[in-house]
Amino acid sequence: MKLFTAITLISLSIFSFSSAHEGPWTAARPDGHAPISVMGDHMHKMGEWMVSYRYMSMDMKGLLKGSDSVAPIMMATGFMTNMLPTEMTMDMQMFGTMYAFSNKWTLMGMLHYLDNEMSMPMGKMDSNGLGDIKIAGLYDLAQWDSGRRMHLKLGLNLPTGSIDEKDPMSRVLGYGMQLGSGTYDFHPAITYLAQTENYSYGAQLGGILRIGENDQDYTLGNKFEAALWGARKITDSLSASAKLDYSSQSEIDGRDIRIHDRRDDVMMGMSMDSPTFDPNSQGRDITTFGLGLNYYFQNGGLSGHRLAVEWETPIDQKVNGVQLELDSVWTLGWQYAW
Ligand SMILES: [Cu+2]
Repeated sequence: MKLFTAITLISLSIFSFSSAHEGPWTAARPDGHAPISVMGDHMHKMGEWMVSYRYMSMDMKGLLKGSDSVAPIMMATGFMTNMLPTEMTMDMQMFGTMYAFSNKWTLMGMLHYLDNEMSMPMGKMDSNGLGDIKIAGLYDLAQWDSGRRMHLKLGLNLPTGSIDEKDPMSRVLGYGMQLGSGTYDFHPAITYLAQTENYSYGAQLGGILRIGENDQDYTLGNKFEAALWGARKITDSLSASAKLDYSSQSEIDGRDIRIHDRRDDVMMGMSMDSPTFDPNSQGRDITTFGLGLNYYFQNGGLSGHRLAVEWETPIDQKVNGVQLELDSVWTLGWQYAW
């Protein structure tokens, strides 16, 4: 897997040193949008609208303690064997809209609908519903004639997602099964894009800064994220991409007292201790490699529509505490601008 990293880095440097095309950066090509998992990657021209739908499915399987695989037993993990998660799927549907008020400012909003399912020896649990709403302003920082541009994202997370999800016995579920952060979060990012005749590349540095604590007195970890991608235009409608993404999220600050009470049950011999209830077993450092395709309908009745797919898999991950290992992420998307 280290080989993939090397190949991607080498190809990206080739893209960046090859001569850029004449004229400004353009969205009117399949790789005019980044791989579909990248958010806030592009801006629009004044008066332009876009609507989008994304479906993301994340699969996790097996346990990690730090960066090591561990057996799902108490002796290896320090948590009750019957309360250790064995696998989890997180499906997310995202409905987005963008509108450019001017050539300098594009506004975007995104609605999330989540569906989580987790298995443990003692049973399956699930949660689903509306997640947090995200709004953001994208500000054009610079555009050069050689197909390069740079913009800033100022995003805000609105805590519309529930942090009160419960199991059928009315007990609060673990942190990872909740639907929102419960806090207003600041999501800044800076994006750099460049195009040559047949290639394009981009880099995005961003993060999540939590503001205050939620009404259950805890705060999810802050997050830093860096993504680097390159794409090749295969035809006027089709492009293929490779992406490297590194992110680092810290553990939870504080704790949900309702969950903490459940952990206290351990003392009373009720065997409720699980890493999913542990504020220190949240957040991770992870590097993923992704491959994607973008399709852009240029003519006919579907002109202006885009379809995209991306598959990502980790090449390196280190979890805080004990957590499930991320296996793969699929993202499918549709976008339409007018
Ligand atoms: Cu857009």
